[in-house]
Amino acid sequence: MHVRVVNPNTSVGMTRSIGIAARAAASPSTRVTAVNPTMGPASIESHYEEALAVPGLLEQIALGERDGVDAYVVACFGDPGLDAARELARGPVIGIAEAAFHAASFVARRFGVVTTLGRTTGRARELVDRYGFGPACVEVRACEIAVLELDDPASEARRVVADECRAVFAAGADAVVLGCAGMADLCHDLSGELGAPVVDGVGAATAFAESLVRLRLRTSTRGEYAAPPRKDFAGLLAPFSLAGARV
Ligand code: 5HY
Repeated sequence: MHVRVVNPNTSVGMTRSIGIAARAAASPSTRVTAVNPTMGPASIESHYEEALAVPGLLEQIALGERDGVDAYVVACFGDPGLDAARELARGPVIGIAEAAFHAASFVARRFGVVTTLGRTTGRARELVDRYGFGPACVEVRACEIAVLELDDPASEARRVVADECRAVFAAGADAVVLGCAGMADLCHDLSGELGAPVVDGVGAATAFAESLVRLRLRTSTRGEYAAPPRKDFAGLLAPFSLAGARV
């Protein structure tokens, strides 16, 4: 089985740490490849960057289809382009936010989310509601550390994220979801320190993707996730035309 983990931003360092977290969660027999687009934003912390990350994500999904990939993980907490990727891929496509919320709901009645910048909490809350976890999510908090500063020791990310997790527990949560793929390496350590589940979506999404393939479950091609209608695309996006693409 081949699971491809796509980091929709263009930071190679982040893709590397995302790949390590995904492989740690996957079965030894599963091939895990971690990739990022050749175009797009270095990190995603705004709607503008999220919108402009989607063509690169879809570029990598299309390459994965050519390579016979069995399932995909969209490794960005906004789950950008998730629906579009499901229209394009034969196999299952799992977003790390959706996966983390499901995993948290399996181990706790109520959970909270700790994300990066305050401006991303709106998107996180939107996804909580879209996926039906509104009643279970007691709080969405921001640690106010930029995505690309998370692995900079000077940002003290680990201490700051731990403090925000404590605040989420104080608000009544029994588990915390880490709101960025760049926080994946913190989850086990923080779980140990805080004595409660701290959930990383990269690992959760990789494990769920594997399970769906093993269950022989694929994205339904009836209705909403059917292949997009074939039509010409103009200008910079002309290569994204699906004329003559997948059946
Ligand atoms: C992420 N941005 O997981 C999100 C986190 C965020 O580049 N990778 C990013 O702040 O929304």
